[in-house]
Amino acid sequence: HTLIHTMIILHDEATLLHETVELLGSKLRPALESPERIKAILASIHEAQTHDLRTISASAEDQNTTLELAKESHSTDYLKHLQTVFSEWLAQGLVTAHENVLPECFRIYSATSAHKPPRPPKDIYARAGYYAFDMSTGMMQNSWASIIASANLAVQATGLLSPSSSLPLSSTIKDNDLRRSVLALTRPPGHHCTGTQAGGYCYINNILLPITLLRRHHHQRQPNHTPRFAILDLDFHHGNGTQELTYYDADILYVSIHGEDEFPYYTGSASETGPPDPDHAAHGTNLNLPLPPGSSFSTYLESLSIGLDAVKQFKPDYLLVSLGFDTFHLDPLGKFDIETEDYKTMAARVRSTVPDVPALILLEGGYVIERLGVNLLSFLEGWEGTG
Ligand code: OKP
Ligand code: ZN
Repeated sequence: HTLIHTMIILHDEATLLHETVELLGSKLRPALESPERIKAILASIHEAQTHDLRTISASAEDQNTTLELAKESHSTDYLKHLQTVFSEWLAQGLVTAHENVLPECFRIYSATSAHKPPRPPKDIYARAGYYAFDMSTGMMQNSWASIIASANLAVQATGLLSPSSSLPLSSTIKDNDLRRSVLALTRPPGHHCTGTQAGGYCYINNILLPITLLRRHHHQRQPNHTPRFAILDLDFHHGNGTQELTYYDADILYVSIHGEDEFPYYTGSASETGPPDPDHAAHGTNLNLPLPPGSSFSTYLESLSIGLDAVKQFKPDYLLVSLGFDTFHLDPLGKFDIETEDYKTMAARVRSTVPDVPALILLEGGYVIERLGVNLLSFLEGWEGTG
């Protein structure tokens, strides 16, 4: 095959800066979501030499565009918090330059409180807990730089999908680079954070940005056509944030295959199908396919086939894939029995269901550093129908 058929893979070195600790069991340890994940993937891509890897760097203008798009999904005060909390703690001596901001008291929804919904606390310590839901999502000195770079990768990847100057293509990407599929090495990931809370290593819900951007683009270009989006979440964990941010939206289908009763514990049930009112246009646009721990790949494929039927029926204009490799059998945070070769089969099934739909693939989880690269290459091989 020629290079033009291979997928563009987008990377930004700034995604490697964020490096945190998390509470695992009873101990604070280096977070499993580490820069080494991306470094390992890059090493495998370089070695394979079959992919078109582009390293970009978000300019100040790119960052502004990305931040503005993120405001469609996240509150302004939440985004401000992410940008300022570390320096505020540092200035007040609550954290040293090499430590992390971590939450101490989470948001309380109390029937007896005067504030419904709860408002951001005045206490700066407490604010970390207002804007987060777990202790895996700390902030260090360079976290924001990685967060905005990661989100910008999703934006720039979108620019490669559609031939239009109305999309904010970074100067490092040229117009003749347009592709049907683009993979962005997003880190930190995005599918767990909500409009106002970070969690599960996620700060900005990266996959919502292409949707916002493409909607604005269509609105300018084809005001009579409302674009439809299918999100397929293949990470081991339920994307509670993505579900929440798309639940009432009739033009977005969210499909997730994930471990039943696993993190984030309170969402992901098959009964969450969208707004319960059958007359609501978004009724039925959420499809959760939980699977028990230990599920084999053949069981997984049965769920995938149900999910892909729904995607096909939805007739999306765009496909967005939240790709996690924590479904791998050795993953410390996953419990499925999936092997390296299986990712090839998985990707081929997905792509052959909607072969002509422009697709963006964004990286979510996957924590077996030394197998991430081969697993990703296996997935891409299946996606591109090569080998
Ligand atoms: C993020 B992604 C289990 C603790 C789980 C957070 C897991 C975040 C997964 N004892 N901690 O979806 O891969
Ligand atoms: Zn995950």
